[in-house]
Amino acid sequence: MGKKLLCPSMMCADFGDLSGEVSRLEKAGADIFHLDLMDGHFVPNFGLGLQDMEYVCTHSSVPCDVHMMCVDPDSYVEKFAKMGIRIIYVHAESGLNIARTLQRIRDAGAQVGVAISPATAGCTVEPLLNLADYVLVMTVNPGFAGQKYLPFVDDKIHWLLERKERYGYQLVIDGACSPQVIKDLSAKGVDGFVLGTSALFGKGRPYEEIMPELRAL
Ligand code: S6P
Ligand code: MG
Repeated sequence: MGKKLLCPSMMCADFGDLSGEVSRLEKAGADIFHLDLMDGHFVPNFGLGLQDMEYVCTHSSVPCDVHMMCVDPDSYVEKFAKMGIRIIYVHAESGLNIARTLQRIRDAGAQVGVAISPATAGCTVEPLLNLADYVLVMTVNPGFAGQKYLPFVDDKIHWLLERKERYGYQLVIDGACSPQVIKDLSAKGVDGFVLGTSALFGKGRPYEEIMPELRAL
């Protein structure tokens, strides 16, 4: 089993000190900065702005992913690839022709990510697994940080773990990733975790202390 990917969700960072947050998280050993894009339609909220994303991408050597929660993901693919974002996630439930969008990500030179909402079954997205480098399983309904883990998603996580080798993707969990969730699921073979308020932010302790603890779980 490789090193687990720890991916701070920058939506949870202190925007009054974005530059300090980026450098503290980098020093603490972040593997990927997770950038949430929301359009107020696909989910009833707004995440990071494009300028914030560009700032994070260009002020650190940590690679970034973008998690697009929007009705029309096609309009952003090239923009994000140009920004230098390494992994572009689109929701299997979004867009008009998702397989074409995934190909477009590959053509733009980024790695292909498929995000799956809690209510979508694994078998519904199985044809897309051929095209994916990363699969992002939402364990909360997309749109907000600080929600409760939805235990019914566990069946889908197991289903996706069983197919990981065959299709060759890495499995990442997003939503309410607490230390206990990270411990249990990394033991089962989950590759990465998006870190928000459940494990990393707002704990009143330095990231440099917390991140090694999470890595050791
Ligand atoms: C939610 C978003 C996530 C959150 C993250 C927050 O729609 O996609 O990336 O930022 O899940 O983590 P937590 O631990 O507060 O649930
Ligand atoms: Mg996310």
